[in-house]
This record gives sequence, C-alpha cells and structure tokens, in this order.
Amino acid sequence: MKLCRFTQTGNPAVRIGLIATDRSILDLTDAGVHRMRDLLERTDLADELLRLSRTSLTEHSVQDVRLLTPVEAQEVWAAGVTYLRSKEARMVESEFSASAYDLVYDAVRPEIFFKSLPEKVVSPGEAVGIRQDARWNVPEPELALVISSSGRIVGYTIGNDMSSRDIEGENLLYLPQAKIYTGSCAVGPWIEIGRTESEAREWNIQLEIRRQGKTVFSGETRVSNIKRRFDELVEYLFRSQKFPNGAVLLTGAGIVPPDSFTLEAADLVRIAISGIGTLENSVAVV
Ligand code: DO4
Ligand code: MG
Repeated sequence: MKLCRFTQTGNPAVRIGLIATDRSILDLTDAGVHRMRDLLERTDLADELLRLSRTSLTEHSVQDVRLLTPVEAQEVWAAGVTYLRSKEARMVESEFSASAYDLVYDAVRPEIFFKSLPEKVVSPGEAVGIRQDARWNVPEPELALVISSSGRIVGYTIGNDMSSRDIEGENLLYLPQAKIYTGSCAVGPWIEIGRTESEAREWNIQLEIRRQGKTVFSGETRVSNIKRRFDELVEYLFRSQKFPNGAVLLTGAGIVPPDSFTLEAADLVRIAISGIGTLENSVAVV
C-alpha cells in the first residue's frame, strides 16, 4: 500500500492519499486524515489503511494532482559507507580520508549524519541542487526508511543524497558542506507500507541520468548489498536522541557513477526501486 501527500491544481492545501491504481489516488483527507503523522504512529497502520480504502472516498486522477515529498515533519538522516561500492569509491576519491572510510565500513558503530530539515526536502518533479562552488557532483540513490517516533520502521521510500564529491574528498571535515545545501535531498514519491525488511532486501535499485534526451549514466544494485541490518541503523540513530515527529533514514548509496562523471544543470535524475516506484528530479545550480 502506497501512502502519499499531494495538492490539487489551484488549491495549495496539502492532502493525504492512498495510491489506488497507476492513474488514481484515493483522498484520505476526505475521511478526516489531515496529517500523515497520525497514520504513521499507528501500530495497526496496514489494517487502518485497508479499512479506509473500503470506505467511500473521492478518487483523483494523478494528472490533476501534484505529488509532494512524503516527508511531512521528520528530520532526514543518512547512513554512509553501507555498501562495499561506496567504501571503495570514497577511498579512491581521497587519499587523505581513505582510512576513515575503510575503518567505518567494518566498525561496530555505523556512519550516520544529519541530512535535511523536512521543509528543505525536494519533492518529486522539483529540481535537486548542485553547488556552484563544487566541480564534481553526483546523485546518491538510496532506499529510505520511514520510522515512527518510537523507532519502528513503518514504511520505505526513495531518497537522493546529493553530494559534492570534490568537497567531500578534499577533507572529511567538509562533509556537511558536501551533503547539506539547498536542494541536496529529494525524497518520494510515496511511502510503501506494510513490507518487511526481508521483502525490501529482495528489491533492486536503479539509477538513470539523462541529458538532452540521452542516457549518460545508468547503474543498478540490490538492497541486499547493504551490509548492515535496518534495525541496527535505526537503533544507532535513536541512541540518546528523540524524534517526536519520527525520522527518515537514507540507507547509503551502492551505485556510484565513474569518476569522470559530474552532473550538469538540466540533467534528469531517475531513481527506481522495484518495490516502491520512481523518484524523478531535474538538476539546477544553487
Ligand atoms: O561519508 C561519506 C558519505 C557516505 C554516503 O553518503 C553513502 O555511502 O551513501
Ligand atoms: Mg549517501
């Protein structure tokens, strides 16, 4: 079941919906659901969505709505170096930081960093950013965990952890500047509810980058290549920290374009996860 946030043409009020078919959305706000949080905190979420879907709800055509990021009020955090591919690429990127990446891949404590405030998250169809002071910019296609305030994984979505690799590679202390800036985090298009970690580990992740109508990079990985268990990542995120609005945790990137590749303005970034859907964003210099 897919839960989304959307607006209707000519009406800025945010509504909550259930994706009914490829072409239609059931309007849960009609049934009194005004915030996603009210649903995501429920321990009987899947049953409740089933119950709501059987009531008489307005059905909107997807053409008449704009999907918003499903990140409503949660902080977005990200795990790093969870795939062997990520560790290897970063060790090549920076001699200076190579041993840090090598060590963290095998360390007990994972790398987890703050990524975005909810109000800064980019929605599907909007532009993600590349920094004007960076020379080497890439998208990072990542499975995102949607977590309740009590630390339960309640769903999955797609995240793009946009990164400036030259800034990150120059000095690890520059990581926040390489990772956090306008348009550096896109999440969407909706939340897939009611799947277990074992099911999610069967999914694959694809990245396609298009430039002037042509594919300039494509790559693929499997969620099962993530080295750490999801509950292990969540447990570390919630250590000594409360998330009253829940949290979204990106689980790391396993697809890395070649070192000669950098994003350009007007590129199109398409991330598809087989069990969820596709998150598509254009690129703009910020
Ligand atoms: O420390 C660098 C960031 C790692 C990261 O974002 C990833 O592996 O996805
Ligand atoms: Mg990442």
